[in-house]
Amino acid sequence: MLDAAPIRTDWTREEADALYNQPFMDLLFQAQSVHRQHFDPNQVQKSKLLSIKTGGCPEDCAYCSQSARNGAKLSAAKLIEVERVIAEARKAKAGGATRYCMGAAWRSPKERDMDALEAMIHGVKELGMETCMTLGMLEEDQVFRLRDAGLDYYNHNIDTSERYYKEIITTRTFADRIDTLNRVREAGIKVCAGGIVGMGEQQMDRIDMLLALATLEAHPDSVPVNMLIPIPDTPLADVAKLDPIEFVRTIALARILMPKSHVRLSAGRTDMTDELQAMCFFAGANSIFVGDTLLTADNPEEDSDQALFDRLGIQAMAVGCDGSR
Ligand code: SAM
Ligand code: DTB
Ligand code: SF4
Repeated sequence: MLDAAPIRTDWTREEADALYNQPFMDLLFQAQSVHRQHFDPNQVQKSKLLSIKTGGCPEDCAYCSQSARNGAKLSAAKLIEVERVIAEARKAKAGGATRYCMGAAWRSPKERDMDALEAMIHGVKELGMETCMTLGMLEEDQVFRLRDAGLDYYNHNIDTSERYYKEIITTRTFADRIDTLNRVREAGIKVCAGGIVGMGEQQMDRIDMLLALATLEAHPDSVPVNMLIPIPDTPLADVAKLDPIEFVRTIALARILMPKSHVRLSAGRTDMTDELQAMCFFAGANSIFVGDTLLTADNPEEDSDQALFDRLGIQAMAVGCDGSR
């Protein structure tokens, strides 16, 4: 095997642009070569999501079904019971998921929720699963409490480029997002940070989004790349669909810029063919969300994912194995 290139956090826009825009076959070959230096190319990690607090969110993210401000019709629910979270996590583990991701439609958690969040972390970890939460912005003391409860990962997406961010969200800034990510990393929680494509952004926004992640002080451990799921009644309900080849280029660039990160083929798989998903795995994606629901939107059935894995000879990563070489 070739020696692995050093992990870099000093990528330039020119380099990223040249990588993204090289001939497609060269791009895929390079991405797959980088992938093989760090991972078993036939292993894909499975994460399962649960919405622990759905709807009624005060933020105005234009893509989201859960914003109370953008016209989507989802009603607000309360934080769900700890016992229910643990029961759902047990089912997810039986289905082969190794990481359990709990998401809340909050701008940030409230003090009154912290005890329940800690109990969820304890309960899911006792099952032998990795824990992940995505709860919005965090202050330092909240980061410490989640870390001390044993939280393994925190998901906080930058969603798009700094330039396009203002078109998508006005209730917080790109810099706010980076601040939380830095707090999480500095506290020693593993970072999961990615974004969404297909929101009407330009190619340079996709490149700059990945560049922003790849030039953080350390690369995120997981990089979810979501294809927009258009939600009726939201401002992005009728946005033009992204060319799937552009999507694969985005995955490949993520793999090349962040060689050791788990690149997750995240939201939007219900609208992707098996062939497109296979191409994404070839381009270096090595993680998916499993189960027929994401947070509020549909995801492929477990059976169809298993059938795809079987056709491709892909194995699910085992608990405690990160698939790295
Ligand atoms: N409220 C928290 C936050 O925004 O960080 C956590 C939950 S939020 C739903 C998690 C992520 O899901 C968002 O940052 C976004 O990247 C992704 N997401 C939400 N709605 C989506 C959609 N319709 N299509 C694709 N990705 C979506
Ligand atoms: C991520 O990047 N994608 C997940 C997870 N992190 C929290 C969420 C996808 C949400 C898709 C829309 C929905 O289910 O409402
Ligand atoms: Fe709220 Fe998160 Fe949806 Fe934005 S993405 S509206 S912060 S739940």
